[in-house]
Formats: sequence, structure tokens, C-alpha cells
Amino acid sequence: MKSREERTKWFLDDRFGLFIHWGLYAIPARGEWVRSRERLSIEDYQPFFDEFNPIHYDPRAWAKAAKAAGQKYAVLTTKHHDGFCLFDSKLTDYKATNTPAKRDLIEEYVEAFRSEGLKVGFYYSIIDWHHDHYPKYGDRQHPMRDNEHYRGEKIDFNQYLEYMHGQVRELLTNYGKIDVIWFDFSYDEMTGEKWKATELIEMIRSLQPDILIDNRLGGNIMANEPEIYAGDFYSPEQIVPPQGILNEKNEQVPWEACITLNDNWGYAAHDNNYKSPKQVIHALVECVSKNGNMLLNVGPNAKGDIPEESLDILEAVGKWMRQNGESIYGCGASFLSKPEWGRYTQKGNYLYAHVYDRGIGPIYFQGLKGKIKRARLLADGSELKVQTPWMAEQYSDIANGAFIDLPGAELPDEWDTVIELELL
Ligand code: FHN
Repeated sequence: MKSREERTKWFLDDRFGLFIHWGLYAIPARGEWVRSRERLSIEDYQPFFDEFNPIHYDPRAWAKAAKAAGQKYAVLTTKHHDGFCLFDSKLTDYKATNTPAKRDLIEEYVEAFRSEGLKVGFYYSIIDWHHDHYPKYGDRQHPMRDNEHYRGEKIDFNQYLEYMHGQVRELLTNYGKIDVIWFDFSYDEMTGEKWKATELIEMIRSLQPDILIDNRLGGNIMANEPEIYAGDFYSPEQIVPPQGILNEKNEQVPWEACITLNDNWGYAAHDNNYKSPKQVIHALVECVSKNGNMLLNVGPNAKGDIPEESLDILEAVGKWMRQNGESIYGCGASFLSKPEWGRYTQKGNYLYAHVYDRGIGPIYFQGLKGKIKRARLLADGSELKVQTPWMAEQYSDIANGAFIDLPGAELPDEWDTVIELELL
């Protein structure tokens, strides 16, 4: 079996993925936790099952949008906490093929994204608010957590685990090579071997030896000797870890920050608090500058359409990526510390200066005197000259610094102007 380093090579090269949260919750359109927040019973939620028919669902269009945005892989919810399966599971009737949709939405997703050259990942919720044998009363977030009807209910959690493991087996058997399985999430005593995680991982590795697994089954991926189920990558959420992710031996741990475009993972009709393309680009650069990936989320609506606001952001990010993707793909942290004017990413002897602040005069590169073989504006390949300005010796550290002048008072790209430096 490949080492984690071998398995994650493509992941660290690709850097940028699309997260997709989609399911019945797109109909109430108040986010994917609507059942928990509003204490909706299965009966309250049933009308959404009875009407689910995403007539606009076109995963090929989704894949094209992701590809145009510069995203190299995708992770789609096969089942979220509400227990609704987008795939044709033989272990439940609570699935898309039994709704008016009458489609295996996962099969179509896999075919479409593969046809556009993207890698495919499955999100799978180990939490299940629909299954009879999942804990309810007193649970941290189950919709029926404080419903007296369920106090003292007798369940057989092993029946749930048999179901959960069985569905993971279906997902990793019936849809060809899967590149990522993204479990979500462990909490309180519901972690690790409570999920029979070792047995689950052994089954996964027997079916898909090279698949990447996130760290949300439990355990400690940063430990000296992580548990077998601690995962291949760490999964910070709605944050870019200030120092990146290192283990107890101070070694880099692969990580991927998952970020929403507005404030919801699942479709929320009234959530218009979208991030700007500039914020998304800066978040992606921030992740890569700290050896991380970014998984950027969209929440399609009940008809199967990705919201226009999300598509507009993806399109704008894609324009920047087409001009500057070399500063993202296969890049990581630089040997240099963060500069005053922006960020560095690096790939071998290519250093990428992400200039956010134009400042006045030339851009100063601490520590690079005599080390720059060639400087180019990455977006158009135009030459930039390394030159020490007049009087510099009187006011700055030119013993080891270098200066590169940018034409004009404004940045060529106000979101992020990237200078490619080939180092000697
Ligand atoms: O509860 C889920 C949430 O709905 C969403 O899926 C995020 C995405 O990472 N994960 C959990 C919250 O941590």
C-alpha cells in the first residue's frame, strides 16, 4: 500500500477543490441543519422527500463551472446528517431513486466530473438523523434530542454501524475509482472505535487503496503515531490555520480548509452574505502559502441549479486562476517569511510574490539580493527588472534585499498581482 505521502501527492498538487452540499434541505432552503435547528421530525421533513425533483440537475454543467474556476477535484454530499441518500443504496428506501427525481444523482455526478477531468470525492455523514438505531434523546444535535417521546428509547447502535459500513462499501464499490472520502463528523463519545473506525478503514483500504480520507472519524492526525483512522489530511473549517498544520514531530500534515461562499453549506435562499472573488483568491493563496488546500463550497437549490451568485464568483476566480494558476498548483510555503505587501508561494526554485499592496516605488524583497535569475509578471509573462533605486544604500538593507519596480501607481491586478521569480 502507498504511503500517505505517495497517496496525497496529487492532492498537494491540485490545491483547489469544489465542495457541494445538496439534498432535501435545499427545498426548505434554510441550510442543511434545518431539521436540527427547527426540531423537525421525520414526518415534518417527509413532504420534501415526496416532492424532491431537481429538474435542472446537470452535473456536467457543475463540472464545467468547477473546471473553469480552476478547481481540480470535487466532493459531493452522498448523504448528509438528515440521512437522505443521493445514491441508489440497497440498504434504505430513503434515497433519491425513490423520490420523483428517480435518479442516482451520485452516478451522474461521478460520470460528469470524470468526463471533465476532475477527481471525484464523496462526502458521507457518519451522523444520521433518519436511522432508527442512531441515538436521539440527549444527543448533542439530533432533531429529537429533547423530545420526551425518545427518552429511554432502546436502540441497537450496532445495527446502525452495519448500515453505515454497508453504505460506505456500496459507495466505494459501485462507482469506480473514488479519490476522496470525506467523513463528517465525530463528537463527544461518538468518535473513533465507537464508529468501529479501524474496521471501517480496513474495509475502505481493501476496496480503494489509494483513496484519501479526512480526519473526522476521530483520532489525532497530528500525533507521533496517529491511529489508523486518523486520516490522510486535516480538515479545518471556515478558517485558515494561522501556522498551517504540523504534527508532534513538527512535520507538515496535509490539510484542506473547507470554506462556504456565503454563510451556509446547504442552499439558503435568503443568505446573500457572499464573499468577494478577491476574498476567495486571498483565502486560496493563504492556504497554499501554508502548505494547505482549499475546498470551496456551493449549495445548489432544489431545482439543481448552483446559485448565480456562486457561479459569478467561481467565474471571476477562474479568470485569475487562468492567468496565475502556476502560483497555486504544486506550490506550498516559501523559505521566506511573509512579506509586508502580500504573500509568497513557492514551487522549487520558482518563487511567487502575491502583491496585494502596491505601496510607493519598487517592491522590496528582503533576503533576495543576487538571488533572482529572472522576474516576470505571471499574468502576461512580461519582463520585470531587478534594480536598486537611487540612494537605496542610505535607507534600506540592500546588503541582502532586492527591488523590483512595477509600472504605474496601481497594481496591474488589484486583487493579487503575482510576480514570478526564478531563483538562481
Ligand atoms: O455539520 C456539518 C455541516 O453541515 C457541514 O457539512 C460542514 C462542512 O464541513 N461539516 C459539519 C460541521 O462541521
